Parts: sequence; C-alpha cells; structure tokens
Amino acid sequence: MHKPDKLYASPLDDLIDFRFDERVVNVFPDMIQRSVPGYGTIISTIGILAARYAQPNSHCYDLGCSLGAATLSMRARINQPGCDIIAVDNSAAMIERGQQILASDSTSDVPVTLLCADIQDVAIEKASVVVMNFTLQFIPLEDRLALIERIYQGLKPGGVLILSEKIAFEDPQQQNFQTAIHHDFKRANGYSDLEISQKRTALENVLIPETLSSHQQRLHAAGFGFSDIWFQCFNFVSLVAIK
Ligand code: GEK
Repeated sequence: MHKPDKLYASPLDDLIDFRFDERVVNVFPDMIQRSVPGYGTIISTIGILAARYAQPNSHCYDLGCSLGAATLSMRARINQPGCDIIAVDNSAAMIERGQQILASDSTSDVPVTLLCADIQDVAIEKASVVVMNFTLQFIPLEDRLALIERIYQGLKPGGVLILSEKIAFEDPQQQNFQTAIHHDFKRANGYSDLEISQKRTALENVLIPETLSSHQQRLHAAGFGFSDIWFQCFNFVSLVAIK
C-alpha cells in the first residue's frame, strides 16, 4: 500500500509549497522514516510515556496525527478505564488512509476517534495526554502560544504534553553543523542532493522551526511548571511538559 518516496527525485520546474495531499499520503511512512532521525524511537516512546500519564476517564489527543502512528503506539499501551484517543488532522487524505490503518489494528480495544479538522478549532478537554509529534512547526508562529495555552487549560493536573519539533539554532555555526549532519542522515537513507534541496525549498514557507529556548519559554508562559527534553538527534527534539 505504501510506496518509496520519490516525490522530489526529478527536477521540478514549478516547486509549489509542500502539502499533505494524496501523493504525500502514499509515501508518508517511508518519507518520515527516512527524513526524521529517531522517528521510530520517538513513536514507540510516545506509547511508553502515554502509558505512564494516561488517567482513567480522560482523553488522549494526537494533534496532527497523519496516518496515526503515535495513536497506534498509545493505543497498544494505555490501560485505563474510560480512557480514549482523539486523533486530529486537517488533511482529508491522511484521515481517510488513517481510518483504513486503524480498522486493521487489533492490538487493543481502546476507542479511537479520528477527526478531519484544524487542531486550532478542536476543543481540548479532560486530557491526560496530548501529543504534537512534529505538528506545531506547521502552525503560524503568531498562533502557537494560544494553542499551547489551550492545551494547558484542557489538561488535567498531572497530564502531559509531548511536543516533538525540528528546531533552529541562534548560533550560525551550530545551525550549519546541525543542518549538514541532518542532510548526511538523509543522504545515508538514499535521498539525492536534488531531492534534499527541492524538498527544502518546498518546505521553506510551510515548516517554520524555532529555537529550543523559544519552545521552552512558550511552555513556561502557557503555565507548564516543568518541561524536559527526553530526545534529541541533530535538529530534531522531543519535549515533555507536565501540568
Ligand atoms: C506522526 N504526528 O506520524 N490542523 C491539523 N493538522 C495539521 C495542521 C492543522 N492546523 N497543520 C498541519 N497538520 C505524525 C507526523 S506530520 C509531520 C505529523 C511531518 C498536519 C498535517 O496534515 C500532517 O499530517 C501533520 O500535521 C504533520 O507522528 O510531516 O513533518
């Protein structure tokens, strides 16, 4: 069902901004695995973190769920009465394929609701776990604080936000080093220089990375008393923030 990612393998005259459409859905598992260092580790660890923080009679949210990899990881591990998962993505193509994948998942009977919606419009309530695995980076900069504040308000005491992001660095030398090593990672996974450069251009106006300290300050400003980095590989990090 899923094919290898060749979307940027040939020279494209008209490089349009990246969109999560049908063509991306067809190659998405291969694309994200070969582009995000540690993706498999992050997905399986989200399940472990969710098992620790899920509370009875609460919701676990997967915001920007794509094909539901984090949802399935949580579903296999959470074990609390009255706890369900709400997975949200605004790409209809992602949600449609995600439904098919979910229908063939028999690892557990934790209820999952898949919603095709903008995460900025979805109510967050009675939440014990909120996952944003490489999604905040696609939200307009000026809307990010309000979204994190809403998540904080919707979390129960003791609840967790798991936030994974591609990050930027203030120091140009560090930025250059981290970008170069990430491109080496992509080359090692079979992407050509042309694919790396065309994808970079397509994402330029769509994926806006921020520094680690910007993320930490925003979490603090939204009310989170504790946050920590539990994963970093090059310019990719994942944080936990506890209410
Ligand atoms: C994974 N979490 O496999 N509302 C809803 N969804 C959105 C919005 C929005 N405003 N903006 C972007 N998305 C996944 C990977 S991918 C990361 C997440 C990547 C969705 C978008 O449609 C896409 O499916 C997802 O966020 C980002 O663990 O491809 O780098």
